[in-house]
Amino acid sequence: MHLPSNLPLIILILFFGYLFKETLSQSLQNDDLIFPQMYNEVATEIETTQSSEQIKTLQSSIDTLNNIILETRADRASLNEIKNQMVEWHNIIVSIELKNLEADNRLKTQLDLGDIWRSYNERIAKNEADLEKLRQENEILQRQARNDAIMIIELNEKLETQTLLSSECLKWFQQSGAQPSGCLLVGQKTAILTIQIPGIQDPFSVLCDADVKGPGWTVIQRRLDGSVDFYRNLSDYRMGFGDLNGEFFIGLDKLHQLTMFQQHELLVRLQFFNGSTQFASYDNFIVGGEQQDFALLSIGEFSGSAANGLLWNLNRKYTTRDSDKDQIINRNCAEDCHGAWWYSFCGDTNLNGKYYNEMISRREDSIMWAKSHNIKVVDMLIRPKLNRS
Ligand SMILES: [Ca+2]
Repeated sequence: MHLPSNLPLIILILFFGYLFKETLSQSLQNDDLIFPQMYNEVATEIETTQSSEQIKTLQSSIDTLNNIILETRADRASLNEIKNQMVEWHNIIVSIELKNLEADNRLKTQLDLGDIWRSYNERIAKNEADLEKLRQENEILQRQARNDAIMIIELNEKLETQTLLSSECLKWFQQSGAQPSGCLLVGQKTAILTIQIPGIQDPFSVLCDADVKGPGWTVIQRRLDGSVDFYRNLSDYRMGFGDLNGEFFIGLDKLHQLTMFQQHELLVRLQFFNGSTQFASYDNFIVGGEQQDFALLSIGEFSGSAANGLLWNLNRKYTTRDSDKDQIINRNCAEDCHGAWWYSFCGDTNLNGKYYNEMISRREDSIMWAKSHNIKVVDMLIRPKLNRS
């Protein structure tokens, strides 16, 4: 048997080919190769190749295959990396979507709250409009109530006036034969009126006032500006003096006749330089006649915002600069106080005192009411009392 001369070489090639095939197969299996067909073709070709050229070609193919494997591995790593990146992006997208969903929910909640807020605002606006309407209606009702109250007061005053005229006054006028007169007839007006009363021979003028506290008041004394001198003798105080359009005193004789005739109220209004006003009212004011030295016989019950300035004057005689009837020996309060009054002791009430046309420190000769001074305007008014006791 003739053996080829290159048999050992062929055997060696076949051995290494087989060995390489096994190695490659193992490697490809381990790496989970994705080209099995190519591998089989190469392996088959190795088994059948008989020449070194073929082996070289085969080796080249193997190298190519290795490169492809390596590239495939690299691609797979890249793919894994891309896959991981995509998973990460997916997670990010999911996270963003979740946040968007939360934002949408928050926006929806805010929109719902906005609707509720607008609803509340609309209700508040409606309530405010209703409240304003009620307030306006209330104002109208209050105005009507005030007008009604004023009308009732006016009607009461007219009724009071008419009642007085129809009972006490008219009865007296009928008995005395005089004509009905007096400030009660003037009603709502402030005016100068000529009246006639028993005990006074001639008619005389009086100032009727309806501004201080309703109608029907007769002003008996007024201090306004110091234009009239009140430091006078008894004769002047008996007759009265001054100007009915300014400062004056009605006179003690008239005051006696007016207050002895029927029960009278006395109203004193005090206006101070600081702008405040105080009132003092007495419900039974009676001045005695000449035989009683024009004593203050009665003041009745006191009321008002001012102090009871006549408290110490009750039952005191009238003292002037020339007729000392006060309670202090060797002193004439009219002189000390520069006035005339029902003085008991000096320095208490002195409405006929000296007029100071400015704020002053307390002075005994100034106009005072229960030691209160700085009085700018004084009004003393009387009016027949309705319910005679
Ligand atoms: Ca005296």
